[in-house]
Amino acid sequence: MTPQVSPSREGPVIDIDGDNVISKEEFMRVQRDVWQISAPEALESFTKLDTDGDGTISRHEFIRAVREYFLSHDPHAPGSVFLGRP
Ligand SMILES: [Ca+2]
Ligand SMILES: [Ca+2]
Repeated sequence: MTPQVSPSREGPVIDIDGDNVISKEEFMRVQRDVWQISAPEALESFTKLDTDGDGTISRHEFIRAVREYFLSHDPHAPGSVFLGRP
C-alpha cells in the first residue's frame, strides 16, 4: 500500500490504514518517509505522544498533540516532535 500523506485541517494524514488510530508502524514510517527522522528519535516521539501508553496514538491524542503544537511555544511539547522540528 502506498502511504497517503496529504495536508488536512488536522495536519498530515498519518493513519495509513484508516482505523482511526496511529500505530507505531504507521508513525515510524511517516516520520522516516516524510521528515527523514531516524528510528530511535521517532520511537522517542511516539512514546511521548502515546500519553496513555496503549501502544497507539488515538485521534484524541493526535488532536491534542496538534493543538499543543500550534498553541505552545515550548519546543519540548509533544506536538512539536509529532509534526517535526523547525
Ligand atoms: Ca492506523
Ligand atoms: Ca494511546
